[in-house]
Amino acid sequence: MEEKKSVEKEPLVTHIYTADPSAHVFEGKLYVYPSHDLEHDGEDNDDGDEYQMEDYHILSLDDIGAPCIDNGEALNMRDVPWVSKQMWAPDAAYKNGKYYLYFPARDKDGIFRLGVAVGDRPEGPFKPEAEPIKGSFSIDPAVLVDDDGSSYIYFGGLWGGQLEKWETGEFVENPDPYPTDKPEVCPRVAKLTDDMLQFDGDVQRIQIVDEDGNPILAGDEDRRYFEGPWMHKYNGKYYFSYSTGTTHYLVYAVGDSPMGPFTYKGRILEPVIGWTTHHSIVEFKGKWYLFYHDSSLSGGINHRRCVKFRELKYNEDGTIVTMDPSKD
Ligand code: FUB
Repeated sequence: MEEKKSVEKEPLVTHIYTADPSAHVFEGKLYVYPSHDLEHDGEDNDDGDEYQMEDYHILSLDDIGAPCIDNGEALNMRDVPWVSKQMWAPDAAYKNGKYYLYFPARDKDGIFRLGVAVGDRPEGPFKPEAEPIKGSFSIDPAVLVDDDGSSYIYFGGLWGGQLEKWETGEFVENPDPYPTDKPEVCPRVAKLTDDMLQFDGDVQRIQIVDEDGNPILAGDEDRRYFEGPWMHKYNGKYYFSYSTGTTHYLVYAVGDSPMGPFTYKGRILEPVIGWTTHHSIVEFKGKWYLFYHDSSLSGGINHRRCVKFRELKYNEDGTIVTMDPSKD
């Protein structure tokens, strides 16, 4: 499906709405694991009820500029026994000859958990585990398989993603408003077991600090973590990037260890059309690319988004050159 050639800054596919792209190179090709936005007319709210996704379609490109293929449905909500609704931003990983699709969804109690499904091919189909990952919560899993084979899963999202409801370690439906002068609600990371199916040890809070080593505060909405984590390595450093949500930036912080701490460095992408902004970063054939989404395909409807990509460049000192979609 979809024979149009892929062009930078243009929707990768137009026959379905797609968002939250996690891009990887598997078997020498680019594979993109997006959310699949549905065409309904529901109202937007701060709980994200408008994001009513039910399945995943994996996209692939033989090369930059080649047609983008929709490989069809790889996993549907109806096949995951623990899910009630809202299959949000996924990611994928390869280890020990298998492909793993990680995804968030609400369980039967309406609480977001993380699930995993296993397949033999990068495009699926994927067979889901019967239960969510034990001890998992919130949304937006992103997985790094490090050079030594250790694997880490990053996750968390505020508001609809429920992250601030877990500050006590338990789920609290209506917590007190989080103080803006305190360190932010931290994104989370856990090591994965060798079989990639469970957390290996406790979930850790990720510390993001400013250039003076002070934690980013919850009220610092230009820099604090909101959702959509991604981890990539560049010149031996760990780049932890994310969305600032309410201020609509994609930003990044750099550290020496996969579990942090990370020092805030700057912006990757200025706001796009639409409320959410969500990305991944991948190296392919010697160049780096940012995969992201906006709502241009639907004329600005927040929950009808489209995945795009553009080349990403680094400065000599390892900082990322900021891109502005309103200017180019
Ligand atoms: O697509 C649903 C949610 O919107 C994702 O989980 C967030 O990252 C935001 O893009």
